[in-house]
Amino acid sequence: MPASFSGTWDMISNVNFEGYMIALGISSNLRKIALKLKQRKVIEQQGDLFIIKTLSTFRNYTISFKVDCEFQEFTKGLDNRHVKSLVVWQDNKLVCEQLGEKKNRGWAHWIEDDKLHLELYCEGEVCKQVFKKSANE
Ligand code: VLZ
Repeated sequence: MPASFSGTWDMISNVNFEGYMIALGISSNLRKIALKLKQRKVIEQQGDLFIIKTLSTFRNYTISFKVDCEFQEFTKGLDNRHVKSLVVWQDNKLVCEQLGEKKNRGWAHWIEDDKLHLELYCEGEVCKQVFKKSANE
């Protein structure tokens, strides 16, 4: 069984978020703001039920889903697209496919060395983010 993802996680690195945002068609003004943000993930996991909150001083974004159950996602405040999302376990990775206008779009989360890892994919761009457990818990 994979380690629990639950908790508050603070961003410690963010590689090629710019490339990911460009692939999504995010405007340069918005990208400039978004690049400076220290994102925080607040994850509530109960078995295969997840709530993942991405928090920042500028914008928050929340999804909730059950593994293996397709859901409609509206990426409000990000690129504002409607996608059909499906999250599955691939070994100890939580892998999401986001079907829609953008090809090869999705993400993968896993825990490694007590850190939360995230790769975000869109049309050949890969953004790699790492989060550490917040000191406040
Ligand atoms: O995360 O898909 O953890 O949804 C960036 C917010 C949120 C900052 C990125 C403002 C969400 C950006 C990435 C303004 C353009 C994502 C999933 C995996 C859960």
